[in-house]
Amino acid sequence: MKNNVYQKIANEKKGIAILIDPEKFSSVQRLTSLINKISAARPNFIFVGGSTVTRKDFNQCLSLMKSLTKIPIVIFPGAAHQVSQEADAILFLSLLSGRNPDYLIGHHIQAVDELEKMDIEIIPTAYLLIDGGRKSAVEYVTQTNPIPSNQPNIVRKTALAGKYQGKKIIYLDAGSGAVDAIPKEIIKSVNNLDMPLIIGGGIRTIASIKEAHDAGANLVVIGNKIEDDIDFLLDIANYSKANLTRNEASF
Ligand code: 1GP
Repeated sequence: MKNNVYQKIANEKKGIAILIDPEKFSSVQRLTSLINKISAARPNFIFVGGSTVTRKDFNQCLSLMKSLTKIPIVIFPGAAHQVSQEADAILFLSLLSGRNPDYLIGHHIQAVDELEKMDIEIIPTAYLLIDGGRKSAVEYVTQTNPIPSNQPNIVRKTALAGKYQGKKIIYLDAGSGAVDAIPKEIIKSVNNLDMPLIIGGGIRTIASIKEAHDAGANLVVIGNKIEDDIDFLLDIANYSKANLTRNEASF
């Protein structure tokens, strides 16, 4: 087994993951430059995946990433073919907010033959899509409805059911490019379930990263903002450094 990614996420108090959707980077040069810049900012993880990325683009991206960075790579899969030996771990997502059997168990069964032969950490993940103010790609591709963002009780019960099923991590996602990030009331509704918590979707400012961390997120995922504004990586690096300094000072 490679990096112990689950334990690292669980130990993280103010973690950052940068999400790369390989489909959005057709040229090797652009992807190389992006990965080098991400490496310099030293996020805790690089997530990779997308709703519609092909196997070829996915594998090319993973090989390139592996050759360029030491940051742990975690697959955030959109479909069964998004698996790779080059990654350190895969979030084995069950889309518990929806009722589409393909995304509850179907893709998982399709992926097991390949996964069984790979030496990557498999992390059972309760994946809940929360309404982010506009129809997301996940919503469209999976043909499921997100949980309304004013329903913390439904979110909590769904996450707890996931825990009782044996999921080890909760991922609340407002969807890529969401207009509204996950509200803190929703994050707080699941922060006492004794499960590491990943928050993503529509996070575009340091203030909203901090708000998610303060509400209980172990790890905040940033995707679109980096694609639109690469310099935001510098803000992220400064934020992480300030947190590290604060932690060291408190010892
Ligand atoms: C989406 O959580 C991720 O699945 C990241 O979303 O691209 O909006 O940051 P953004």
